[in-house]
Order: sequence, then C-alpha cells, then structure tokens
Amino acid sequence: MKVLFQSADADAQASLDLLARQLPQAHFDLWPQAGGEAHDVAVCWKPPPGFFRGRRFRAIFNMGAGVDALLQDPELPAATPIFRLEDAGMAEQMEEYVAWAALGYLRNMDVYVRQQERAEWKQLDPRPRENFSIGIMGLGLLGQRVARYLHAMGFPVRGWNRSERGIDGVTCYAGEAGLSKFLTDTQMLVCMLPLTPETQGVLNAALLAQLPRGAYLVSIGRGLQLVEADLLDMLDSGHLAGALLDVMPQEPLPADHAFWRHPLITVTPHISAQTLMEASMRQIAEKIDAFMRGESVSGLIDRNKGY
Ligand code: OXD
Repeated sequence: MKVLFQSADADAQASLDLLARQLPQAHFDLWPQAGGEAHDVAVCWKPPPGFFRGRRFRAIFNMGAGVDALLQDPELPAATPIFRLEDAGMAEQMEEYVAWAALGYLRNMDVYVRQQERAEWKQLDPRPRENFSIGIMGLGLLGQRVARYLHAMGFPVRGWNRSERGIDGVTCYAGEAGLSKFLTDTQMLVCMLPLTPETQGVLNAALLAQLPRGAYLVSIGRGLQLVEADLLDMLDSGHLAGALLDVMPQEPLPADHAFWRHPLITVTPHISAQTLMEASMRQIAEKIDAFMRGESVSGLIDRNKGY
C-alpha cells in the first residue's frame, strides 16, 4: 500500500513517522518532496492548491475534524471517499475549554481581570449556576460531548442542531424553526458548527440580537462563521457582555486586528482542541487498515452536508 502524506503543520515528518510506525507494511511519501507516483490513499491537512492535480486516490483521510479546507479545493477528486478524525482526544479538550469559559463568565472573571488593571476592588453579585443557561450550537460528536459535560457540572444546557438530536438532560432544538426558541434563553452561546456554505456568517447581528441582553459568545467552530463588524457592534451597544474567540476568519489573527485589543474580547490561538498526534495517527492507521480490508470505516464525510 502506498500513502501520500501532506500536512500544513511544521512537523509533518514527525507526524508521518508516527503513522508509519502504526502501518509498517505501507510505503510513505511526504508531499511535496516525493509525490510523483500513484498512491492508494492520501493523508492530509489543509492541502495547498494543486495537491490533488492529476491524482487519484482510493480514499482521503483528513487529519482534523473539520473538512472545510479540503472541500473548497476545486481539484478534489469528486467521488473519492473522505474520512475525518473523530475525537482522538479533541472532545476532552473542548469540554475543558468550554467549562473554563462557562465558569469564568459565571464568576465574572473577565470583569475582575479588567478591574485589576485599574486596581479596583469591587465585588459583584454572585450568579447561581442553575440559572445560567448554556446553548451549544452544533450537536455533532464534539458538541454532544460538551453538552453532556456541562450538564454533569450542573448547568442548564440547551442544544441546537440542523437535524433532531436527543441528549439526556439537554433541551434540544432543531432547524430554522427551533433557532429562535433556542437563542432566547441562552446566556452563553457556544458555536461548534462545522463550516459549510449555510453556516458561513451565521453569527451575525440578526442571530446575536436574539440572545438575551448581557449574553456571552464562545466561538470554537470556524472563524468565517462570525461577522466581525456585527460582533463589535453588539459588544459596543452592550447587547453582548463579551466574547471568547478561538477561531478567526484569518489565522493567525493579524497583529493589528481590533479583536486583540478589544476590552470585551478574549482571543485564544485555535487551541480549544488541538490535534494530539499520537492518538490521531493511531486512529488514522486503524481507519486505513479497515478501509484496505474492505470494512466499513466511520467518519465518512457527506459532501452534500459538508461535514
Ligand atoms: C479540526 C481543527 O478541524 O483542528 O480538527 O480545527
């Protein structure tokens, strides 16, 4: 079996070595150093334009959960199955990240950080956890894990998904019809949607205005889901109390971008769930093995849905 390996990350060779250890029978080529021959499968992450030109693979394995970058490539072979990474240590990180955001906002930690900058000693009224509702937008594998985790912490949790989902203890809403109801009582909105043509720009003024005054936004899906100017207006008008942004329309976020210095915005550099290479390469090796044996492989992308 021949594998063509490509990664936009700096340590591509190290990741390839991890995968090669799991698949000792396979021959690997690291793109672009060696990539001229025919390969059975591609393992890639954010391949640059031209990667697929003139190539055919039996399957493509994406080294991340989101396939938006891959699906945008006009030269992506049309019928080749694409498999994404499923969890591989990402769900636990997202649980931690959102739990930290929820506790920080509930306990006014962002306000206390700003007060410290002014040497201001002022106690704010406590807010009970049971009155603080968190809304998870996007109930895929990761969204469901985060919803369950917050529920176990004692927060009232609601979830919204394009299609119906049922999660014990979580009030679930679906589709256009359920969106307003979902937003009206959501005090902290966590966007975990995949990026598709439908979700691009979904975090806009019309949607954010449906949140109650003083709500907080956590954006951990993709940066292009956020309409930047609308967020800034909502913060400046006081409708939103703050935002925690982990994903940006342009990454890295340019040094002169307004988000860096906005007093109500916290920026993290796309770390809500980082790819854990050992676990990810183990999972991809298992998927490749199963695929080559003709078994069914989970994580198959539905190109019509975009995830
Ligand atoms: C992913 C990511 O999609 O890291 O896995 O953003």
